[in-house]
Amino acid sequence: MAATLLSCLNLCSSALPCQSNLGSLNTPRLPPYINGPHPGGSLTPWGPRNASSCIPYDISAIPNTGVTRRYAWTVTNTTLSPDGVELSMLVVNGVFPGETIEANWGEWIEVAVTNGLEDWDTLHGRHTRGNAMSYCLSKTFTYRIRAELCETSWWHGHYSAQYVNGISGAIFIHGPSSDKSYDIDVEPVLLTDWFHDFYDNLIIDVFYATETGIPHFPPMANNMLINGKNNYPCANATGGHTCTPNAGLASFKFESGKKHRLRLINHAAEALVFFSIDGYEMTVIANDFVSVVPHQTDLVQTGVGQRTDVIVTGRNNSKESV
Ligand SMILES: *[C@@H]1O[C@H](CO)[C@@H](O)[C@H](O)[C@H]1NC(C)=O
Ligand SMILES: *[C@@H]1O[C@H](CO)[C@@H](O)[C@H](O)[C@H]1NC(C)=O
Ligand SMILES: *[C@@H]1O[C@H](CO)[C@@H](O)[C@H](O)[C@H]1NC(C)=O
Ligand SMILES: *[C@@H]1O[C@H](CO)[C@@H](O)[C@H](O)[C@H]1NC(C)=O
Ligand SMILES: [Cu+2]
Repeated sequence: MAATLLSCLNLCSSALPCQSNLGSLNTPRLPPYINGPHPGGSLTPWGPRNASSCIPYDISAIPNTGVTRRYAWTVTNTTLSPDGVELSMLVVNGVFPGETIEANWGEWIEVAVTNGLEDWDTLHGRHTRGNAMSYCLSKTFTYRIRAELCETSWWHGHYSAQYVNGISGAIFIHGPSSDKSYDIDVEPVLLTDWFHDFYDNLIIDVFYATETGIPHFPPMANNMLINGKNNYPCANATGGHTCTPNAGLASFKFESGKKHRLRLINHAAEALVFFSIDGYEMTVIANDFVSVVPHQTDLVQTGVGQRTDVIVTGRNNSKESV
């Protein structure tokens, strides 16, 4: 893991920015669990435990695999153009969205963070219980958290609104919690609003009405991104930003007749995000860390921070599936 990150860092420059591997046709599929020792030689890292032991806050139910998954991250101030509009962004290891954290239920996760920013930075694993939040007051800090709940989540920078400029990514905790009746675990589907502005300007805008008493609408997003990608009409670009048209859309490989799990994650600044796939029904199987009774819909709404896991069946249509 660390070796991959280092070679990635070495390749990054403003001329050749490191690309996130999310949202492209060769993004690796997610495995049902990551390799490692399985307690008592059982088939999965969680042994005989089932969904009902994954949801409740019962520490004695959590498997102890003795494994720690380690990540080495450097936060820097880098120029990237996710939708073609060049911005000063705050990112981990040069990429946006940041690296996906993956672990099996019960394992430990250690993230050694080096702060390459002028402002102090803190990270926050979203609500994997209280232990996830720590404060980073030095140049380097190692976060150590336990994967106590199962399935889909995300991490983000926690200093002011810095995550809005790029410090965020997905978290997957492989566990027994949800419906496993799907064939392919596609990849995270990170959904966000996107602002062509630095976070501190946005914060000033948000608090303008409170501080001046003058009614003021909060800033409107310039775009929406899926896995850090979208196009933008360059004629609309303001603020003197360099804009390159047709930056490209996120794409996902579907197989005909197969059931695909999509893990939708709203990592927006302020947007309630509506997600649909033209002409497809989705079966919702989980919300946040909790499995739900499966139900069909053609439109999923997620609030900021929320995750919804859906299953989508690939059509037998060569234009839409392979
Ligand atoms: C899940 O595990 C618990 C505790 O071992 C057991 O009581 C329960 O019957 C199991 N539920 C299912 C659906 O297998
Ligand atoms: C990032 O770089 C920009 C441009 O140099 C600068 O204005 C900003 O203060 C920097 N921000 C941080 C958090 O380092
Ligand atoms: C671009 O500007 C046109 C004309 O003002 C407007 O209709 C359109 O919604 C804008 N598009 C975006 C993505 O901002
Ligand atoms: C897809 O359709 C073709 C032609 O009708 C058929 O031969 C093939 O078996 C179908 N594949 C699946 C996975 O349904
Ligand atoms: Cu948070």
